[in-house]
Amino acid sequence: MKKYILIIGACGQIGTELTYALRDTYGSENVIASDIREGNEDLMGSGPFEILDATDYDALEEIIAYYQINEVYLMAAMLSATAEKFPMRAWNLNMNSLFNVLNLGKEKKVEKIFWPSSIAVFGLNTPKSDTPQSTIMEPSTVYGISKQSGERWCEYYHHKFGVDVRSVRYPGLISWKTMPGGGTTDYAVEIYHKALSEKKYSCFLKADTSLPMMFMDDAIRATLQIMYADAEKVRIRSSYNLAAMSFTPIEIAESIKKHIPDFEISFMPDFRQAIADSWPSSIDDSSAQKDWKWESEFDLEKTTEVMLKNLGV
Ligand code: AKB
Repeated sequence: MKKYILIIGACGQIGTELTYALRDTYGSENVIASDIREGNEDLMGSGPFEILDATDYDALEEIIAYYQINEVYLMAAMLSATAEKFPMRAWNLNMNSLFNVLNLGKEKKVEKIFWPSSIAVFGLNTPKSDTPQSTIMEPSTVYGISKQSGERWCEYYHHKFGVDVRSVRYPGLISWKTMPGGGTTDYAVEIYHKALSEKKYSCFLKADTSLPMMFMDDAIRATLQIMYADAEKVRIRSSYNLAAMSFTPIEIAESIKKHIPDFEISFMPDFRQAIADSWPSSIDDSSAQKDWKWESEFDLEKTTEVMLKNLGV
């Protein structure tokens, strides 16, 4: 059967690259990008694009029927830092969009769903280093609470209604094609832009704050790998831990200095420090390795090289 794919939130940091990757594999006409706003010309010009509010069930259902969609990637969400400023808006967007796609799955209007979770599901009482797949989860942010609730609902819809929903807990994501927006890990992208444009960066986290991170190519590969794994291999239907590297702001600055020796970093921690402090410093992703053969390819040095090469003029 032919595959028609819908990406919701296609103009965001992950959505953009996922759209390109899926269009490369399945053909531009079969991959429908959608977002609440227009994106860059490249993305909009590379295949079908629809303006879509993911919280509007009727609009979503109409697009699914019109394009005969069988696979949905729900990438629209309000991230950790912005969600602290707009708690109810974040909750409504993050939860209602998920219920909409899960209900379409329950009604057999779509066959397969990808929904991203995050390291934000963990909290202050979670073991901080090598955080296990199953452990204490007491998220202290609005975003984390929405992701943890979302995980429980994904598992419920899978067991109760047979919905084929798959998920990974993304760490902070580093990419050069599209800027992230509203996250706590965004510093790890901003720093490369500022290193090239101003040779200095004022970081909103403390020097020694270690967080799990991943280069976008790894994140896209993991997403496609879990989506195309045999259903019985995807044992965990809440969300899988996923890891590549962990580093602190001072460590990423050191890695940039190898290419830009006069780069300087300074520190002005703000409200995002408390969010970062509640998250793990490293993640145990052995379940993903075992179940669907996940393996990362990018470490910090390789990430820095690729980021500077692609962002440099
Ligand atoms: C954020 O910082 O909010 C996100 C995430 C870790 O999910 N990048």
